[in-house]
Amino acid sequence: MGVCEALEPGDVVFGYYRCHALYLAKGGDLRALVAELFGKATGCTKGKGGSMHLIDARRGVMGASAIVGTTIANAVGYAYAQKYCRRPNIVACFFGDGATEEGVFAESLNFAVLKKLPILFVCENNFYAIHTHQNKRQGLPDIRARAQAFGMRAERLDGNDIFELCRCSADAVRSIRAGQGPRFLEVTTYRWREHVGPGCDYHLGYRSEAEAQPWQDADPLRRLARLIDDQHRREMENEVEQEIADAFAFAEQSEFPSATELYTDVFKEEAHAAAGA
Ligand SMILES: Cc1ncc(C[n+]2csc(CCOP(=O)(O)OP(=O)(O)O)c2C)c(N)n1
Ligand SMILES: [Mg+2]
Repeated sequence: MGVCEALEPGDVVFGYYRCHALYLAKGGDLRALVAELFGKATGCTKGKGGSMHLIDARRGVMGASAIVGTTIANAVGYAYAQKYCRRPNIVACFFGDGATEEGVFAESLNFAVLKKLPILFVCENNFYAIHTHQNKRQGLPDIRARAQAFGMRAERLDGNDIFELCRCSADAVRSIRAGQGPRFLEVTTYRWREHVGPGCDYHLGYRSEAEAQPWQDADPLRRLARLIDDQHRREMENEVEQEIADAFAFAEQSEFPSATELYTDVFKEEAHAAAGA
């Protein structure tokens, strides 16, 4: 949310499987999001992608992938095209701390710096890849320092401080738009629930409630809510609740895709056409 505040409507974002907030922050359609979770034909990928593959190209949400690290290269490729075609808009690329261990991370950062591409890298560092803490996976846990080693300006921010995040994002976006090459934000955050799904997983023993508590106490939504007067906040909350209820009703009433949809939007469709030609 904090990063997207700094973007223009024509800018694009590439996310990863933890992409619901990114999709909404960039203006993605809520009805199409919920319908996608239901696997319905009205979903943002016609019910074929599901929760981890949200897309709304009209709003600049260029897609997400469940394969860790893959969209980093897609985003850099898009940024290269932007520069090559002299288009003014920039790219923001989001990924987790685990993705920085993939080879494609190093290759992509190197290329982006070399070609001075218009891209903002945003690492959402929640300190875990599934159940393994960063200090059991990375020799140099300072991800910002690794980005700096490629020759780009990189900062480390508290992801619970929305105002600081907005300010730093706006500053980075201004410099990228001015043609000064890529920038990198390492944003610390914390996953409240299990890796996948709505449950708590403290019983697994890889982390404790005591570790999570300070992050929950610093919840940026609650901090922001305290700055808004009660009546105004209640009005906003009611409006959002109604929007959510409407999206769920829309999803429930929508149809599932027909069986013929299995052969559209896939490589096989072209293979069929070529074979028939
Ligand atoms: C290439 C690849 N390797 C392994 C996996 C299995 N996997 C799914 S999520 C995940 C953890 C990634 O952690 P991080 O990038 O920090 O993202 P987070 O879930 O913490 O937001 C792993 C290893 C995968 N999906 N893709
Ligand atoms: Mg992580």
